[in-house]
Amino acid sequence: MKALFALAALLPSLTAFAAGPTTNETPEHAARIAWWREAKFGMFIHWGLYAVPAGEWKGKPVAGIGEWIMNRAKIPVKEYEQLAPQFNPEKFDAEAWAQLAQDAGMKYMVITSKHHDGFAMFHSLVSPYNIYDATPFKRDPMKELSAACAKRGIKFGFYYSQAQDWHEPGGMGNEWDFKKDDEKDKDGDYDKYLQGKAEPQVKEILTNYGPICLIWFDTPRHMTAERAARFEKIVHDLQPNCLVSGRIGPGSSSDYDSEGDNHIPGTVRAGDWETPATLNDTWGFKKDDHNWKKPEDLIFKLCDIVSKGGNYLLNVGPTAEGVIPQPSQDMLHEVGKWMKTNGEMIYGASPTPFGEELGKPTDRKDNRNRVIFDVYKEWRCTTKPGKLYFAIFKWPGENFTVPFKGQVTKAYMLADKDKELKVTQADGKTTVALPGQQTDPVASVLVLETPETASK
Ligand code: JFZ
Repeated sequence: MKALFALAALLPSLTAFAAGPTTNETPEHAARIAWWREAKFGMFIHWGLYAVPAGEWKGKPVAGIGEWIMNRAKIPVKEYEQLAPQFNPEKFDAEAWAQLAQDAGMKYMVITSKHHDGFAMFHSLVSPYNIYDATPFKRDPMKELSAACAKRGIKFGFYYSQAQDWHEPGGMGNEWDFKKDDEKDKDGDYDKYLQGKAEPQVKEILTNYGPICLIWFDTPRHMTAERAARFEKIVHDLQPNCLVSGRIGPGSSSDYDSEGDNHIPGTVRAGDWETPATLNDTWGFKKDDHNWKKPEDLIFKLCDIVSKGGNYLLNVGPTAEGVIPQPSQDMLHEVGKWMKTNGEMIYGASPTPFGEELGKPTDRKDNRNRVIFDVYKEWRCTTKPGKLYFAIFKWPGENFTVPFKGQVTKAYMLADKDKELKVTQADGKTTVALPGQQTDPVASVLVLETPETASK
């Protein structure tokens, strides 16, 4: 800690951007989150009963994200429960899922242990409304996944919907079967649900599945500081190293912030944050959603996010058979291919010391009143001590010029480390003579080595 501050004082221009001390930085926090700052790229998985209707109810498509179908179609609990006996994901293969995450270069996995529909995807003794007791599957896929991840050194974490539970009279969100949320809170039903189901289930997921790297709480409706603190205490009492996501509730000291879904800030953002994102337009599987992103888009977003100081938590929505959709698999393999050569600029990297390459604010705002940026897509930069990495998305031809005026000791492409490139500097800028052609069809990565004390 002390050393870091001393270093920061000496090298303001580079370390100001490092993923270093944040406002809530305590020694415990710094130790807990070190792996996450290194990891940068994780797999999110939304999997539950909603994969059975897959976006369609009684023959009609239901608009919106797949895991919200119960809410969007106002399906009564008694009807939605009928999905459980139909859920038999016999093609589920924990090894294959963990292998896909590894092939993509992802370092952690976060899966829905219980989403807003209230159905537990693990063997829970707290409620029989779970995959082990209520479906013909009779397996605990979370046990299998935690083992498959451990085998590969992939960290394993759980999403848990602490506030919304549409299956329970006291849970938030279901006002078509039960009372209004305000009344549930006033009448004590909510705390009864929290203490009778959510809190004990969070204890279960922290007890029965080995080391849990993080709990991703969500949509903290009617969560007070006091209620959030109860969850936080459970997590840290049972697993002191487990991170707590930003959506636990007000007033709590979560370990990092989540941006709004699929949202990437326009500029470098200080502190620990992530962008949770989809591959199409849903989290939970929808059979009619074919609006897949392109692999090159994913690689750009990964570089964009890391160059702004964040993590990328990228979602897959497996089918009711237990299969990750083929287009998702194909895209992740493409990203993995790029990561194999270029992952060095991602893992453990700090944000860009520049910023002008990121884009500029427009005078327009989005529906959440955030300024919309005109995003430039020529290149992105990340840093490590003594190194500047440039992912070049628009190959400029012979020369690549960046606004760097510090000393450069060596320049090369990550795809061809032995071939030194010629560097010239003038007018506060550095120009590198690029190889004859790009080293990657999406983003070729250039490295500039600098003395560790260089500043821009
Ligand atoms: C929530 C869930 O309701 C959704 O089903 C999914 O699990 C997603 C990852 O999280 O949806 C949100 C929550 C917060 C924001 C956006 C969507 N937000 O803060 O912008």
